Amino acid sequence: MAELEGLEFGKSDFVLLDEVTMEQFMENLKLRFEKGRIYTYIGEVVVSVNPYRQMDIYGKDTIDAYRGRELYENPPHLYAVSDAAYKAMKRRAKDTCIVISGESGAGKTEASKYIMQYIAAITNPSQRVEVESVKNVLLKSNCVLEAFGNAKTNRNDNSSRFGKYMDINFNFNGEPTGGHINNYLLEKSRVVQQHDGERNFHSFYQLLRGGSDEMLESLHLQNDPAAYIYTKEGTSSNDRSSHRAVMSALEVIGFSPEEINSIYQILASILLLGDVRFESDGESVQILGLEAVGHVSELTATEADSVCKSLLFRTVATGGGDVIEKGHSEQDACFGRDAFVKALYERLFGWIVSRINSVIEVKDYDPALHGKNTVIGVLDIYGFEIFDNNSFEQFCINYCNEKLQQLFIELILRQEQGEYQREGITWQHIDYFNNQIIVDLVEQPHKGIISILDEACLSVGKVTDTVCLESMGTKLAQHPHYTSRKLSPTDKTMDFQKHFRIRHYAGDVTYSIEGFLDKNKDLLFQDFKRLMYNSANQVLKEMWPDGQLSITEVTKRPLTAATLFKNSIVALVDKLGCKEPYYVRCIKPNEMKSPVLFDDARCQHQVAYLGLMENVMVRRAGFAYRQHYARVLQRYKMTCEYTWPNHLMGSDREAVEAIVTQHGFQDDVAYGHTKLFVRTPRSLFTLEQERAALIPILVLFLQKVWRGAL
Ligand code: AD9
Ligand code: MG
Repeated sequence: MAELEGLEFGKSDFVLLDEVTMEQFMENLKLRFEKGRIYTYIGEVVVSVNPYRQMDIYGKDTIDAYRGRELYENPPHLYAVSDAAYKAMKRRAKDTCIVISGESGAGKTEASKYIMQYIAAITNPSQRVEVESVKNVLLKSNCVLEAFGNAKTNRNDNSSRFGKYMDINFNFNGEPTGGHINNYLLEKSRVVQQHDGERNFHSFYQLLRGGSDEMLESLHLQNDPAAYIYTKEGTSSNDRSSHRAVMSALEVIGFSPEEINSIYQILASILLLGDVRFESDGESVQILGLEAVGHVSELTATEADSVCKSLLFRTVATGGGDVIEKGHSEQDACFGRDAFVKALYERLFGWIVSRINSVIEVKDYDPALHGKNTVIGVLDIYGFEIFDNNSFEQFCINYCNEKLQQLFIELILRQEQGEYQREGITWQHIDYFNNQIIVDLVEQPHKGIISILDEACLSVGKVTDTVCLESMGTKLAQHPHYTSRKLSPTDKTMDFQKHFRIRHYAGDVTYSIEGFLDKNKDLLFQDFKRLMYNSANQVLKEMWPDGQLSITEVTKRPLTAATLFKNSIVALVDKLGCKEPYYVRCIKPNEMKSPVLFDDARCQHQVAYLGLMENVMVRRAGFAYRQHYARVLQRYKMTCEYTWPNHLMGSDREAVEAIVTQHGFQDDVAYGHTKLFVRTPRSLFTLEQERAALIPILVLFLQKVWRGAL
C-alpha cells in the first residue's frame, strides 16, 4: 500500500476504498486523473492512466526519490515497481518481469521506456565502460525498433505493430550485462495495405523524407512519399529528424555501414516493387514497370532476369519428380509480389532484432565465477483490439491477451495464496471470471479454432474461408463463447457467410473470416526464397537461409502462422510464469488524445475487462493491508502509550499487538509470522488519522525542544 497522500488526491491504493464498488473505483480513478495523479496502486499492481501531456515526474530528482525505497514510501509510480523488481532481483536473486498491458494508445510503450530509463539510471554508479555500452544499446534499440515496427493508426500515432519482450541480464552486482529481445507477430500486412487514415511503418517515410539526396538517388527513390503506392498516406513533421536519430542509433548499436546500406536497399526495393504492375494479354502475363524491376535487381544484388522470372512464374515439382515452370495468372502474380514484399519486411525486421541481440548477448558469463545471472523481463505487447472490421491479426492479438489475462489471474492469485501460506494465515476463496474456457476455445488441440483453421489450410482440396466458417459453426456450436450467424439467426449484425463472434473476456468481437486461410497459410513461393538466397549481398542472403533448398527438397509443409504464433505465445507465458511478476495496467482516458477528458464509459469498460475490480477484491479478500511488524511500529508507535517514545515490549510483533489493542481493532487483524494483516481499510484510517493529528503536536513539541523552551 502506498504512503497515504492527502485525501484531496483520492486514494493512492484502490484497496483503501471504503467499499469495493465500480462507482467508488471510477470516482477515485477520475479524481486522481483530474488532479494529475496518473498512477494508483492495487497492492503492487500499478494502474496507469495516459495523461496525454508531458508530466514533470520522470526527472532525475524523482528517480533519486524512488531509488532503493519501498513501494509505500512514495506516491505510486512506475519507478516504484521498477525499483521493487530490481530489488527482488538484486537482493533475493529472483528473476522478475514487468508485464505491461492495456489497449492501443493506453501508454504501454511509453511506460516500458520509462522503466528502462529508470533501470539504466540507477545502475552502474561506477560508470564501467562495458556496462554503459550495454545500457546504451538497450536504450537505443527502442528508437530503431519503433522506426521499423511502429506506425500511425487511427488509435495511436505511434502504435507498436509488434509485440516485444525484452530480457535484461544482470550480474551479481546488479549491473546490466546484456539482454535479449523477442518480437512477436509483426503486422506485415500493413506494408501493402493500410486502413483509411493510417500509415505504413514509420521507416519508409523517414527514409523518403529524411534521406539525403545522394542516398535517395543511389536507392533510385524520390524524396516524396506520395509518389509510392505503399506510402501515399500522410507524412509527419518529425519523419526527417527521426531518420537522423535512427541512423545514429544504428551506428551506436554497432551496425556496419554495409549493413545500414543493406537495410535501406531493402526498404527501397519494397517501395519500388509496390509500383510494379502486371498485365495479361489472355495468354501470358507481363510486367509493367520494368525499369523498377531493374532497380530492384540492382538493389538486391540479383539478376534482373531472375527477378522477372520469380514475379511471373513458379517452379513446381510434378508427381513424377520432374520440375516445371508454371506461369502465374495476373492475380497470382499480384498475390506473389505482395507476399514477397511482406516477407522481405518481416525478415528485415527479424534480422534487425537478431542483430541487436547479437550485440547485447551475454558473452563469457561463468556462473561459477560471477554468481547467478539474473533477469528482469519487460513485456510491451499489443493490447486487446476491437475494430469495425476484425481480421486474422486481431484474432491472434486478442488470443494473446486472453493468455496474458490467464497468467495474470494465475499469478496474482498464486502470489496472494503463497503469501497467506507463508505467513500461516487461512486463505479465503474469491470468485472471479476464469477465462481458461476462451483460451481453450482458441487453442485446444483438435477442437479449438486454430486447429480447425489449420485443418482447412492443410486439406488437399480447395477449402474456402466460407467452408471453414461452416466447419467451425458445426464443431463449436455448443461453445458458450462462440457464436455464428447460423447459431444466432436473428442477429442482423452478423453475415452468415462471413462472420463469427467470440465472447472475449474484454468484450464481444465479431471477426470477418475473409482472408483467414490465406493469412494462416502465409504462402510464399519458393522461387522468391531462392532468389534472395542467391543474392550477392551477404546481409540479404543471411536473411533467407531457407532459399538454399531446391524445389524437390521442399517437402515438409511449414507450420501455419496461427500455430507459430500460438507456440511463441505459449513459450512467452512459460517464460513469464517462472518469474516474479509486476504488473502495469494501462488505461486510455479518451479517444481524442485529450489531456483533460475522462470518458467515464470508456474507462469503466477498461477497468472491467482488465479485471481490476476482481484484483482489488482478491487483494482485499481477507486482508487489504499487510506490512512487516517493524514498519508498522515505526509509523504508528507515537499513537500508543506502550510504544511511545520507546517500546518496552519484547518483540516488534508484541509492540504492534499493543498498538492494535489500544485502538480496539484486534478483531480486524491477523498476525502472520513476519507481518501484520489488516482486514478493512477503516482500521488503518483510524491509525492514520490519529497519527496525522499527533504530528502537529509533535512538531510543536520538537520546536520547543530546539528553542530550549523545554
Ligand atoms: V499500442 O498498443 O502500441 O498502439 P501503447 O503502446 O499502449 O499503444 P503508447 O505508449 O504509444 O501507447 O502511448 C500513446 C501516446 O500517448 C504516446 O505517443 C504519448 O503521446 C502519450 N503518452 C502515453 N504515456 C504517456 C506518459 N506517461 N506521459 C505523456 C504519454 N504522454
Ligand atoms: Mg506500443
